[in-house]
Amino acid sequence: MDVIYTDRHRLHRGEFEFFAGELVPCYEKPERADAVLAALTACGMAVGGPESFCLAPIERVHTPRYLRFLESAWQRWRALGKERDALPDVWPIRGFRHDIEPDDFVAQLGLYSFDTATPLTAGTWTAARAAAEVALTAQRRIAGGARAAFALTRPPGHHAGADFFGGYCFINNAAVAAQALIDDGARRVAILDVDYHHGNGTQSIFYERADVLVQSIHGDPKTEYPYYLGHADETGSGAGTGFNRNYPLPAGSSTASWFDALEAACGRVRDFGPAALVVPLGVDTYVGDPISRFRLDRPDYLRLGARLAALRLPTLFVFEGGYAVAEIGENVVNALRGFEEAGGA
Ligand code: OKP
Ligand code: ZN
Repeated sequence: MDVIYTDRHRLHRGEFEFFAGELVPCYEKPERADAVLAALTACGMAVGGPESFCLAPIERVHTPRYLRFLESAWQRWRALGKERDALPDVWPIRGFRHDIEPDDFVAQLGLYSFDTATPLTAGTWTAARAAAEVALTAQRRIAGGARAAFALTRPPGHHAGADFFGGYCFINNAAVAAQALIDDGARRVAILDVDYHHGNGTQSIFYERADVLVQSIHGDPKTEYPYYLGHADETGSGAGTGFNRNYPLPAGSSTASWFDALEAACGRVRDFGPAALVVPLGVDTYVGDPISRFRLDRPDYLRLGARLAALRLPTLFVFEGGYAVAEIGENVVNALRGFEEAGGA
């Protein structure tokens, strides 16, 4: 299968994130994508670079105001005399105004974010935009008739909403690709997010739409990040009612129950009858992941890939989480190989 990748991801290299009241080294680091690339090349997969795109396909998902903020953020932070990464320290919670953008830069950081785990660095905009281009290039392969493609994106995307960053994500790569599939003529697109964490950004972007079915299998938000979204009763609203489905599973859930959820989600994909499938592929469901609590093991990713291949849909995999760097490459390769060996391209 075609793999799209650029080493511009390395320009985004956060130093510290807040984790339970402490500053710790960022889990989301360049070595993650480097390890996946090494594993893919070792097994002979063809890797190509991204084409360039203007901002228009990204603005189909994100607000121009938010993108302008991201683009200028580092320069403005530097103008304040800062050299270390930018992190927010104040947010407009319930009852505050969201319609007026404050002039203060840190106040703007809070307006456009939801956590302290997502440092904005010198190369963040360039890397995030490059990741969106990786996803769009892979999308073009699918629109051009390819059976499958893998967008090796970093930073990840599924927590980013139309006008906010968080959860290590700035631009929602999978949502940009899904929207581009629609804009290229697909009448319906299904998204099936298998990362350990709920894809809150993707859910919110498509929540009122019937043309994009969004499903996510994840750790129960009662105990797992992102905590405030991802419950089973969130099924869409307005025209989108019935076109959002969540499968929250308790932390520590067995692999058997994870595959039961996958089966239910695949049934709904089939019933929806989409022209293409987008899979935000996180391998933080791995038993050895340092920040997650499911128990999938290496061969389980072969089975995941094979189950997705059986849907017989053009399939765009978009890389998300996975923090056990030593095993991340093997787990991603297994998902893609499982797909190919079951009849995917
Ligand atoms: C990104 B992705 C909780 C810290 C959680 C953020 C996790 C972001 C996961 N104290 N940190 O979905 O893999
Ligand atoms: Zn995750």
